[in-house]
Amino acid sequence: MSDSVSQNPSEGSASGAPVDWSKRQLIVGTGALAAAGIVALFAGSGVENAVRSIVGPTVQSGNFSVYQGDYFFIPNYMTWRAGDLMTMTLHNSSPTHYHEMMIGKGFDYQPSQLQDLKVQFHTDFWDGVHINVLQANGVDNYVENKAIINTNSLPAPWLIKGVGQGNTSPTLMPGGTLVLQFTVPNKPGIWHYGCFVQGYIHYLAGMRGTINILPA
Ligand SMILES: [Cu+2]
Repeated sequence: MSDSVSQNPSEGSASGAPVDWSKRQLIVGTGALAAAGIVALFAGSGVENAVRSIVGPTVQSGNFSVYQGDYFFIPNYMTWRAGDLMTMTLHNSSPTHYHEMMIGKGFDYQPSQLQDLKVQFHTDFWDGVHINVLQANGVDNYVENKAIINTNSLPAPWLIKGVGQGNTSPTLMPGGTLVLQFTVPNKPGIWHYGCFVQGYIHYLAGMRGTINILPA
């Protein structure tokens, strides 16, 4: 594809406009192709809608899925509305890596020799939020912090209670799945989510996203 662009006879010409046009088409076309490929890869599963939601302004509500991978979240952008009842299926699609999902604002740092490490968000989105765990398979741990996590009748040896253990965050084993139900708290604005494991290398590598929370 890039060869055909560089061989464009109008490349380097004084007019410039045709070259700009073709490059723009290439970028748009490549992006659409990549999205289509990902959609095809996960065809028939919830990730298809998740991928489509990356490029759309859709407000998630009801049932939706978030996929973890090496090293990304799909979707990596979401819009939630305060007061909506959500049933979020979090699935770790990695065959090899543990992944977590924190949601918050700002960062807490830990000094290290090269540079300070970001270890978690400074403001935890889940503080004071009630979360019902409907299903849990392959959960390594789930730090409750200041959330109120109800595991119903599920055996939950993985639940880590008490504050001071870090942000509210589930860590899923490879292939793990967690289904959470919660009402979006009245905390409108831009929030971020991320995976900070392995000295936040996952976060740096792209395992992060943004949630725009609309007022009720
Ligand atoms: Cu991760």
